[in-house]
Parts: sequence; C-alpha cells; structure tokens
Amino acid sequence: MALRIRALDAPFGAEIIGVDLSCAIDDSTVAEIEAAWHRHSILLFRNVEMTPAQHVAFTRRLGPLHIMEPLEFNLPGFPEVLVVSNVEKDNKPIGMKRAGWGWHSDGEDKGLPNAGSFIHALLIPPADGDTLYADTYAAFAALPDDVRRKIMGRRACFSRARFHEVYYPHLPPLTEEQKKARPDVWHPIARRHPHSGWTSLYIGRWAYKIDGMADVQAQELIDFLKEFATRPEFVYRHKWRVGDALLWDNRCTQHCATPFDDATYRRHMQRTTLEGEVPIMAEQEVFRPAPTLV
Ligand SMILES: O=C(O)CCC(=O)C(=O)O
Ligand SMILES: [Fe+2]
Repeated sequence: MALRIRALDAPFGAEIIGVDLSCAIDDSTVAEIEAAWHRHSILLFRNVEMTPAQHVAFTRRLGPLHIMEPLEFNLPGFPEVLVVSNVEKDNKPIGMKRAGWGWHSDGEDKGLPNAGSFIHALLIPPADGDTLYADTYAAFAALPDDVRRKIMGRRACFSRARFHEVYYPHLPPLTEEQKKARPDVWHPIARRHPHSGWTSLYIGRWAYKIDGMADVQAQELIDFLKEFATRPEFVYRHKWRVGDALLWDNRCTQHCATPFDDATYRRHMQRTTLEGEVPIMAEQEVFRPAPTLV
C-alpha cells in the first residue's frame, strides 16, 4: 500500500493518505503508521469507511485495547468501542454525552492512562463541536526555564473522585464502589514517552496536588501549567467531516471537545482506546526535534 504522510495545516500532526482502513493492511504499512504516530502525535485519516469490527481490528495492530467503563456507553456487541454521542434511542442515551468538554488526556486519572485513542466521526453537526488538540511536547519545550526546573522529578495527583461531579454534572455521581475503583493517582509532570524518549508536559483537569509542595503553591503551578499547555500556539483545531478518523497519543497531547447545539443536532463518534503503561518520569529534558514534514 503506497502511503503518504502530509503535515496538517497546524502546529503539529499529520494526515495519512492512501490507506484503506477497511482492507487488510500489511505489517510494514502498520509500522509506517505507527512510526508516523510516534513522530507527529496525532494522525488524521479522511473519508474512512470502516465497520466497528475493522475499527477494532486496526487499532489492535497498534497495541492491546482498553475496555472503557462504565460498560453501558460501549457499542453493543463491541465492548472495545466507546460511543461518544448525544443520540438517544427510546429516550435513552446510546453513548457518552458531552464527553471531554474540557482539556484532558484520556485516562490521566487512572494508574495506567490510555496510550492512545482512535475516534471515527459518523455524524457531525453543521456548526461547532470541533475538537482541539494541544501538543504537550511543544509546551514542555517552551516552558520558562525556572518552571521546567521546578517540575522535573515531581508528580501531580489526579483525582476522579474529586472532580467527577464538576466535569460530569449531567452524569450520576460516582458510587462508593466506583470511587474505590478509581483511587487518586500520582503521575510525573515531566513525562518521558516510552517510544520517542521525548519529554512532554503531563497535566490536566483532574490534577490538583503536587508532591513536596504546599497546596496553595501547587494549585497555582497547576493552574499555570494547564493554561500554558493549551496556549493557542500549541493547538490544532480539528473541524470534523463525516468519515474523519483521528488517532491521538495521550502521552504527549491533550484534547478538548467543544460545545455545539446538542439540543438540535446530532454528533456521533465511535472510539477505540489503547491500553497504556505506568507513566515514566523524565530523568532529563529531551526536546522533540523540529518537524520535517511539509
Ligand atoms: O468528542 C470529541 O471530539 C472527543 C471526546 C473525547 O474527549 C474523547 O473521546 O476522548
Ligand atoms: Fe477524551
């Protein structure tokens, strides 16, 4: 399969051209896609027609899949496919509504945050509902020196229990059992990518404490880092077309779904999710080399 990789009209990211995800893909093409993914952090495929089974099969070539909980938002018959949708059937939501309306990376509040996510757009509203992606390698490299020094070797606490009702006010509160299943976790703020070796700024909306720092100072630093990581110069705004499929790396990007008129229009996406690893603390600052694509 002749594959072409083209830069997105954006500060980072690439488009993969010439791959049909509904066909069998040979190992060398998968290896090229994977290398491009590690190089560019987000990959866009256009005009994708793939069934849920093909979606799962392709993603599995990149690593083991993660099954999202609660299970009720997964596609019937395909537990590996999360439905991100405002569509209702028989007055019941068929997927997760308003998922990710706020900067985050998937699974940052879990001990094993998800390595990647691959979303396929099937219904798109005529306006709004874009998704923003922030390049957290670039953010790390651009941090003021004193801040970079301050975060090296430190961990932040990410808490689902503390913020669930803040970010998901339209969902039922977590039960005690769910809270136990999602304990607070501590992750390195300067994170080394297991494949590229580059350092990213790892922070997000579930973070609220930093080890070895007084709470007030920690909160100030977290607020600064969250704002910094998502400054416009690091952000790509994806305007969806039906058939787009976007693969992102949660270890070196953040994303944020933006609102749309969800009382009037339907937006329906299906997502597979890659299992992750324990985040690695960066021992030293390793900056990503300048992009080479055109
Ligand atoms: O709806 C979107 O564009 C993305 C939602 C989200 O955060 C996710 O699926 O991880
Ligand atoms: Fe997300």
